[in-house]
Amino acid sequence: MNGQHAPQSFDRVLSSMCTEPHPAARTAAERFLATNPGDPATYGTIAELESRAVELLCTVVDHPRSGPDLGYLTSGGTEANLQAVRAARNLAAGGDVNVVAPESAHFSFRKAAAILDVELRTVPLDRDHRADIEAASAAVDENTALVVGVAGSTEYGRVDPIPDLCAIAHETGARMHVDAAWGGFVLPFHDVPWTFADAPIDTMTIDPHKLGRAVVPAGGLVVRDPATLDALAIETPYLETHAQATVTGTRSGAGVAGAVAAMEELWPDGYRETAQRCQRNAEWLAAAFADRGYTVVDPSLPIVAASIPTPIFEELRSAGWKIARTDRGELRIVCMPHVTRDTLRAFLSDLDRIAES
Ligand code: 0PR
Repeated sequence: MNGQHAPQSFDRVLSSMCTEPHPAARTAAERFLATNPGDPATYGTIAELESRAVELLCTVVDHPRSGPDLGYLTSGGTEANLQAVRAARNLAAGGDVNVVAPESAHFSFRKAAAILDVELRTVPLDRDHRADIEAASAAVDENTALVVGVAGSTEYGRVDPIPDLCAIAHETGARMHVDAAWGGFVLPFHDVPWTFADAPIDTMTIDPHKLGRAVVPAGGLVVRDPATLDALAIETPYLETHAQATVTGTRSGAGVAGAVAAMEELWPDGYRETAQRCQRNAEWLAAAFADRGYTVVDPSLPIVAASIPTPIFEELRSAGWKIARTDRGELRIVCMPHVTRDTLRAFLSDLDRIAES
């Protein structure tokens, strides 16, 4: 440990989609710090653990099949989303490819569109911040390679109507991608369709380093058909393996080991308990904001947005709270596993003190 830097404290972090890793993930990660799952011929154990990670992810997302060839652990949601767009582009018949995504889609899709030189068509949301089906239907055409749905949106934690979007995608010959980077580990405990079993989706992003309680970096890309990974493969002339589907070459063995440890430890009971606790906290906080007269966006997943005036927001920040705002300026609080009821009480007491002064 560098003596000048204290480790990150999560005490006042209310803005992040990352959280304190599970202790088992931390221990496992440390044991594999110097390994590279990108070189399976040399680092066999971590490569086997990555296969295990992908199989565990298949279980979480209710994949009809399970196998090591159905995905890989990415550096995060950005890489997984980029790869979903890239696979769709590579598999498209040709022409000027476009991608249709709701306005709520994470900015990583803008990066993907810029890097891959495809057109990104964003479609408006309905009044509950979910992708508008009619708008999505109007936006697709014969050049649409991919339709994106979000399962747990970054700002309001909304789940798009995945089966409807999937039908729109497949009717026009496009592929369907679900971004469950953040929501993937709480959604199994909510009654809303988002998995491979709920709709014939083609690819999904689900990040162990967010609600999966793994260590950073551990994102996840899961595919319905292994041919999707083939469409991403690049030949690797001097490695023992002959092709690589990943973006980066050397990858984090720590991330892989941490993800396996967290999922083996927590699936399904630990994740269920955490999901329920986070949801109760979010609903409690939303009610507390409403009691104080603030307008609240109902937390369908554990994210609360409330219209707190800017000067109060700034003072809360000065008081040390790590808080973020939505595009529309609302205070946005992500009730991650490290956010306890006591933390929220302390936050509200600061809010009340500032609001009264
Ligand atoms: N998809 C969704 C739905 C996401 O919320 C995010 C990250 C990603 C993909 C990208 O994942 P990686 O960052 O692992 O590549 N969401 C943002 C983040 O945690 C949300 C955010 C940004 C939250 C800034 C707070 C904040 O201050 O980076």
